[in-house]
Amino acid sequence: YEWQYLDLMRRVWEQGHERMDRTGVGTRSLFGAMMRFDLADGAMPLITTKRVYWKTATREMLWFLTGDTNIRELCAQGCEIWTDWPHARFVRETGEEISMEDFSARIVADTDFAADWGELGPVYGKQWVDWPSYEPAEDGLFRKGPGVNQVSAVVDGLRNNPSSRRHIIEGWNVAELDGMALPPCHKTYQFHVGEGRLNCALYQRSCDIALGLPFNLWSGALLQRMIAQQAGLEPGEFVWMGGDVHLYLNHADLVEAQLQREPAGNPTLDVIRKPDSIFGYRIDDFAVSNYEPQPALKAPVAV
Ligand code: THF
Repeated sequence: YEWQYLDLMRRVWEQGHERMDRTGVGTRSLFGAMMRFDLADGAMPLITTKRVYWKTATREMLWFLTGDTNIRELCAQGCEIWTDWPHARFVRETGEEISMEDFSARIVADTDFAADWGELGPVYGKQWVDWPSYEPAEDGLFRKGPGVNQVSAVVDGLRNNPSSRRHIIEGWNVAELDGMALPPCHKTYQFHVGEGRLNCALYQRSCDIALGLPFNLWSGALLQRMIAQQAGLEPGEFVWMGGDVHLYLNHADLVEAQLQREPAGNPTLDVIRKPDSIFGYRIDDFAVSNYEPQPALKAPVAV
C-alpha cells in the first residue's frame, strides 16, 4: 500500500511543475491525486520508509477533538508541529529574538503569554466541534446560536441513519478563514457505511507530501478507526484525495533518500479501550505493532 505514497512522491518530483508558493520556498506540484488504503485487520497507512512519529500525530488528533485552538496543550505534551506559526508571528510582531524551544517553554509556563501568542484562531478543533450557528432575532438581525458539534453529529448519524450520504465533517468555514493562522488543509471528511464497514474519504486541498502527508494519512485513518469503534462498525477503506500536492524544493535530500528505500512490514493499530464517547480517547488507548521503520528523515517545514 505504501507504494502509492512513494509513487506519488516520485511523480511529483519528476513531473511536478515548479511554482512559487505562499511561503516563498517554492515547490514542485501537481493537481489532483488519490490513494486508497484498506483498514481491515488493523492495517494502517503508516509509512515505513522513514520513522513517522505517530504518537505526535495522535496527540494532535486528540487535541483537535477537544476543540482547542491554542498550541499550549500540544507544547506541554512535547508536540511541536504547530509551534512554527505562532513563533513566526511573535518574532514578526515583537522583533524579539527567541528560539522555538524557548518560545514553546514560555507558552507552557505562562498562561497569559499563551493566550496572547499561542492562539491559532478558529482552526480545525473549533470548526469540528463548535461550528458557529446563527439564529434570526426579532430585530431582523441574527443572534449567535449554539455551536454545531459536527463530530458528535457524524457518530450519531452513523448509528441512526448509516446509509446517509451526508456524514461530513467540514473544516472550511468560509466566513472565518481570515481569522485562522492557516486555513485547513485536510478540510473535508466524508464517512460512508457499506456492508457493515465504515469507509472514509478525506479531501485535502493542499498537501506537503514529505512532511505533512505521512501525518495526515495516519491521522485520517485514526479518526476513522475511532469513529468506527464508536458507531459499532468495522473499519473499511480510507480514501485520500489531494488538490495541490507538492514537494518543497528544500526537501530534495529527503526525497532522494526516501525514493531509494523500499517499504517493509505491515504495521497495525490496536485500539485497546472503548471510551464512552468519541471525545474520551487518550494517548494510551492506541498500540501499534509490527512497526519497524527505516530511520527518520529530517526536513525543514515551510511556514
Ligand atoms: N504546513 C506545511 N508547510 N507543511 C505541513 O505539513 C503542514 N501541516 C500542518 C500545518 N501546516 C503545514 C502542520 N503539521 C511536521 C509534521 C506535521 C505538521 C507540521 C510539521 C513535521 O515537522 N514533522 C517532522 C518532525 C516531527 C517531530 O519531530 O515530531 C517529521 O519528520 O515528520 C500538515 O497538516
